[in-house]
Amino acid sequence: MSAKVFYVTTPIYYINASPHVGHGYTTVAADVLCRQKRLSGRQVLFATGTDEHGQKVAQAARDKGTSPREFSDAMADDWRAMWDALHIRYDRFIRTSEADHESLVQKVFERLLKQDDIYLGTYEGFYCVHEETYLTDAEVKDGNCPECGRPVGRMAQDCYHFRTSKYAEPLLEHIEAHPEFIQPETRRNEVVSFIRGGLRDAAVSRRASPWDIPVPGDSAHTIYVWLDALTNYLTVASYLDDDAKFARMWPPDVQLMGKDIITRFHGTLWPAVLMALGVPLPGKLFVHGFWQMGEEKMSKSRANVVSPTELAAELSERSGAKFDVAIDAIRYFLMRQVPFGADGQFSTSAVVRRFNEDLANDLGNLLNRTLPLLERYFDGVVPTPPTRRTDLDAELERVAAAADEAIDRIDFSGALTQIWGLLAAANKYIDQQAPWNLHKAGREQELARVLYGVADTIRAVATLLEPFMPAVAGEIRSQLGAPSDGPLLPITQPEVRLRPGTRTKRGKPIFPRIETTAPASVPGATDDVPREEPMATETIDIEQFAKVDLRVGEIISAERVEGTQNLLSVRVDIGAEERTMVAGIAKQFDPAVLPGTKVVVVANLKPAKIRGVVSQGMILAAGDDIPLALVTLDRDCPNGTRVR
Ligand code: ME8
Repeated sequence: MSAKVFYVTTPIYYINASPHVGHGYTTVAADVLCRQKRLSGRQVLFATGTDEHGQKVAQAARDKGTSPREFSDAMADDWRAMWDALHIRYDRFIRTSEADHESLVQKVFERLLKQDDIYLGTYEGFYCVHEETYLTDAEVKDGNCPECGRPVGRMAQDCYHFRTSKYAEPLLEHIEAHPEFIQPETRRNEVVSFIRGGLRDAAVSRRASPWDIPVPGDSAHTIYVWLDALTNYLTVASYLDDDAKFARMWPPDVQLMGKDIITRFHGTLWPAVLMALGVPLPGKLFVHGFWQMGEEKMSKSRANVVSPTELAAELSERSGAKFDVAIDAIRYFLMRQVPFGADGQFSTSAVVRRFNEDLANDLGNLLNRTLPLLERYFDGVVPTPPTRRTDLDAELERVAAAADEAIDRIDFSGALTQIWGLLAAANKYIDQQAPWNLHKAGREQELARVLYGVADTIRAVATLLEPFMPAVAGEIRSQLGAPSDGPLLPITQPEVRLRPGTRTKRGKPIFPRIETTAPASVPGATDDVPREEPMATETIDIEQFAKVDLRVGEIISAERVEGTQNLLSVRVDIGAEERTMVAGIAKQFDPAVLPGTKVVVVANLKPAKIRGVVSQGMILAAGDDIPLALVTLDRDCPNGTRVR
């Protein structure tokens, strides 16, 4: 029997509106995971799609003066077009209005009814059409839905119920025995307390509405849209249709979703239905946070959404980068900016910052300085190194393994942090080896060794970035003259390495910088220069120490503060955000080598304006008057991690 297919799902999205950055987030994450798995040789089944039944869609169609069928055909095309533009390589785009799915939903319903896991009862309570959710009296706040704030209608009607309550104990046992089942831990805890709070049987039908799937044998009812929607994951795996296929695909290895749909749906109703059907539960439900605009979640109903393609068009226009490169820059931003699981602030200026600092500076510069060096010293041809191993190989192998392992853990920002460490190491290597001096000294063999090492590292960086930025990886390979087909891994194997004699094809910079205006000063900040305090002789208690918010940060860029000798203005990524911190370390530390360094910072220091720059925190360094060393970490951990 052939190996289990690596099966990954996203939620299937409601089609009453067009996709925005929030939907893009989950889908890009799934795409990154699947591309990584495919690269490493796994067969993958990546499913995404559209949730087309329910009152919400019927209503949206009515508002447009069209039929639900026509409306959903047009919208499904819209969603597919967005995924194509975002470089999403799914294997199945499932629509709940497809015949194979509708028929499976009925079969599942029938089976559950037959075995008495579904029964006909009455439902008295509220229903929120927007959230397609049944609500109890206690959950409704002043007549409004607790989730979306819209008024909800009260109803009392005959209704089929699924015996969720019967599965409360087995579910708790499963969650306890498989701590990896629901991640991150905060979400697992939420699900556990939701179950412990008492699982009610779930209403799984509605009074017949013509666009929904009929309850088999009872024309007065249609099947509740959430039972219908969750079943999509089974349809994709050919459940009750092709046993051999199902055996190879089931269960999903990773199901990704936002935190809005875990407790009631994916964390309880879904596994309870699977238990009732007697099929294995998914390996991992990984729940991510929300992209927010200011205080609010980005969502259509709050009219604050950003379209990924519109933003890419803007970035492309402002920078002159290709549209596909701008799309990849957005993919990069989404995967890098916040640890997967946490909420994030979305803003165009934050995307532009990442574009300029990470992509134009760190990544772009490495390519833009290496190719001219190859042209100057080797006529644009990759030289033959004296030995196979390069000085950067050990770091490359370490980073490739660490990035792979991070993606496996669904830690996308961690993987990118690793890759950016490699970029910093390669940039630093060029500075240290100073190829121009080797050339001057006539040390051609060494020059060939150094430039081959750097060029081949760029080839490897393209491979490492392939899952995140497939178009950019292609651009890099094309400028290097590296083949774009054939195997890309293992990362330092001779057959994947850049071949000596390859002619490079330097083109326009992939990431031309975007011009920005300087940010305004933080109001209320003072112009004080920080003073050195004598060492404290008094002891402090633990509560006093706990007031100091120490965090792991990563230096993103550093530059000298104009008109000063020893001050650097340092951009530090502290997980939830990026800060500027002014540090008196310019005499000891070259700003060019700092990016990528992990540091410890005081995150809750009052902002102070220092020589015109607002400093929002302090980077810890050892040394009294003279900073001798930065406080760094002995192993990597995510930006923003607390230090105690
Ligand atoms: O709930 N930040 O569909 P939906 C991050 N059809 N992610 C976001 C987001 C934001 N601001 N906004 C949306 C449904 N998402 C059901 C699912 S599955 C069997 C049925 C993402 O269109 C996130 O993945 O409301 C969230 O869980 C999903 O879109 C909700 O999509």
